[in-house]
Amino acid sequence: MDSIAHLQERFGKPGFVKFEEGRGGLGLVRINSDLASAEIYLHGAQVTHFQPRGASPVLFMSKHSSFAQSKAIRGGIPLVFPWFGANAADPKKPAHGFARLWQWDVESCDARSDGSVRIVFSLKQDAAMLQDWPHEFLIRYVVIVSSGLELTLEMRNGPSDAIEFEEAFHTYLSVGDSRNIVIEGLDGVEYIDKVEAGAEKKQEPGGIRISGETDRVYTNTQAPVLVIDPGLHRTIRVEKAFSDVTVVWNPWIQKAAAMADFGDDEWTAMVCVETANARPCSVKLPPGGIHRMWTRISL
Ligand code: TA6
Repeated sequence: MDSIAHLQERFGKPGFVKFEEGRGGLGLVRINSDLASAEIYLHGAQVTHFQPRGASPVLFMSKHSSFAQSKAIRGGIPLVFPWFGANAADPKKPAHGFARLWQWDVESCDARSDGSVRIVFSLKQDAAMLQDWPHEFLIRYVVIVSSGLELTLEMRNGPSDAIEFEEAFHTYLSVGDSRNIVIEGLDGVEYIDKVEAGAEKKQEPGGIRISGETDRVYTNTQAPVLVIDPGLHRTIRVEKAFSDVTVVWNPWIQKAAAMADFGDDEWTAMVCVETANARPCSVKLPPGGIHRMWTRISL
């Protein structure tokens, strides 16, 4: 694993790409370009900040988040892999898999002629991961910071066996007041309602409004989603490709109070709109197969 100083030496770009020590002593890369500012922690390759020039931050970050190797950062865009939610076979394994708990390497960092910055992170399984998930793989995570934020998660399966996995960009969006937003793009789509013991439902027309704990897995949908936010006078657009699931989550009052790394009142400032592939739409790969999931978050 490269030290922060070595990463800065290899990939730093004076004036707009800087690798340094962030909260909890965790390494991060800060990007400041004419188009936007962003921060990505090497811990979990987690984007924790994205702010297009002239706009307010697009991503929510809890004021109570941990910044420690042993915990997921609460906010920004946690990476979910290779399972979504609790591990079906062993609930003692970390929820949402291990990708967000491991230290990622940096493969490349380029300032491009269109003013964007493209950084590629990689995660190769090691002995500890093999215990959690006994399959060879290599993941590359491409982050492009521009007026929008583009993410590609590329999963290359090893040569020996076919695999099935789940994945998500568990994106926390910053909103003025979650009770006043409307989420469009999922009308008529079937969803699994995790607040009602997995009941199967169909989204009513007129968009999604948050009026209580909301935890819905929309399946077989490739549609872009719009989060219309009168509080911040903006609309956030979440486009995607090679993703058949969109998850919408807001913990509301009780669940917010139950999370130590989340403020009791922070449920009004966020909504998760997650680009995913999860049961019943998980990803199956043959030996040597490659799968890429893509999303673009923009105003
Ligand atoms: O994506 C929604 C969800 O699966 C919720 O059920 C809730 O558990 C949320 O993720 C946060 O999970 P985490 O493990 O990050 O606390």
